[in-house]
Order: sequence, then C-alpha cells, then structure tokens
Amino acid sequence: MDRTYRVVVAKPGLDGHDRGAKVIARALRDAGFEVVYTGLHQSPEQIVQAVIQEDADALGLSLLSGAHPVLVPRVLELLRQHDRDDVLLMVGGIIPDDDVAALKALGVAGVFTPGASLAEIGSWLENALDERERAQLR
Ligand code: B12
Repeated sequence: MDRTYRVVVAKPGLDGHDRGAKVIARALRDAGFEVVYTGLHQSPEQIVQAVIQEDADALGLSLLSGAHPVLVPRVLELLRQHDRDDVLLMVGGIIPDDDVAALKALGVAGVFTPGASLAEIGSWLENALDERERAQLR
C-alpha cells in the first residue's frame, strides 16, 4: 500500500442487516486500512457528511435490503454536490446481476455480492487506490 488509506464503511437504509458491513470493516482494518464504520440506519446525507469529515479516500456501502437503486444514486448525487465525487465508491450485499452494470455505469467502482472473498476485496481496494494515487502524481 502506497500510504494508509482511510475508508468509510456505511450502512444506509432502515434495515438491520449489519453483519456484512461489520465483517468488511474489520477485514479492511486487518488489511491495514484506516476504517470508520458509521453504524446502522444512516441516511445518504449522514454518509456523505462522514466522508467529508473523515476526509475519506474510499466509501463502502453495504446494502442487503433491495434499496440500492434509490440510495446509491442519492449518495453519488450528494458526493457530487459536495465536490467529493473523487471518493472511490464500492457497494456490497444483495445486488442482483442486472443491477451491477447499472451501478457501475453510475460511477460505482466495485460491486461485491455474498461469498466475495475478504482477501480479494482488500487487495482490489488497495490496487484501485494505489492506481488512482499514482495517476494523480503523474
Ligand atoms: C442474517 C440475515 C438476517 C439477520 C440480520 C442480522 C444482522 N445483524 O445482520 C436478521 C434475522 C435480523 C434478518 C432480518 C430480516 N431479513 Co434478512 N437475511 C439474512 C441473510 C440470511 C444473511 C445475511 C448475512 O448476514 N450474511 C453474512 C454476511 C457476512 O454476508 P453479506 O452481508 O452478504 O456480505 C458479503 C458480501 O455481500 C459483501 N458485502 C456486503 N456488504 C459489503 C460492503 C462493502 C463495502 C463491500 C466491499 C462488500 C460488502 O462482502 C461480504 C463478504 O463476502 C440474508 C440472505 C443471504 N443469503 O444473504 C437475508 C436477507 C438479506 N434478509 C432478507 C429479509 C427480507 C429480511 C427481513 C425483512 C425478513 C422479515 N420479513 O422480517 C428482516 C428485516 C429485519 C430488519 N430490521 O432489517 C432478504 C432481503 C430481500 C431483498 N433484498 O430483496 C434476504 C436476502 C433473504 C431473502 N432471500 O429473502 N436477516
């Protein structure tokens, strides 16, 4: 890792499926990232405020409720409004195959569904952030 990256892991929406978010937060911490977990029931506004206040390099959203088609575009819109659309956005949880391409077209860098390996998520994030960092230095 080129430097220690800071990642906000957030659980948008009204449901209580927080296991995936907690597992990811811990796995990324163990992989050497600085992780801030927002806890349950976060609105898009609260999540984007966390990104701004923590000066995050990446944002991970965990969504198992089926509300991703509404919540992810709203988070992206608020990131743009606050000039933080540079943050690398990844989404995980119950995301039907048909929705994966739609989320990527909106600007989501990576989508991870049940069974995704924690080691692979960590190395994918490290590579993506290192690549972006090096491109900015060029
Ligand atoms: C455990 C579980 C619960 C637990 C949640 C406990 C908790 N604290 O999280 C309980 C029993 C409370 C529960 C309740 C309900 N549940 Co439930 N639940 C599940 C279940 C069986 C497993 C989810 C889980 O914890 N998996 C283990 C974790 C580690 O895996 P994961 O979250 O998928 O995370 C992995 C990836 O997805 C990815 N990932 C996830 N998040 C993120 C984030 C980032 C940043 C990244 C990079 C990766 C990533 O990486 C992880 C590692 O591989 C799923 C079905 C399933 N097979 O997924 C249903 C499921 C999510 N539940 C469902 C439903 C409907 C409900 C209820 C509404 C049922 C009801 N009528 O009461 C309630 C809602 C209650 C509430 N208040 O929200 C549905 C959702 C349907 C939908 N999306 O259309 C599912 C899909 C079951 C189904 N097939 O119908 N549930």
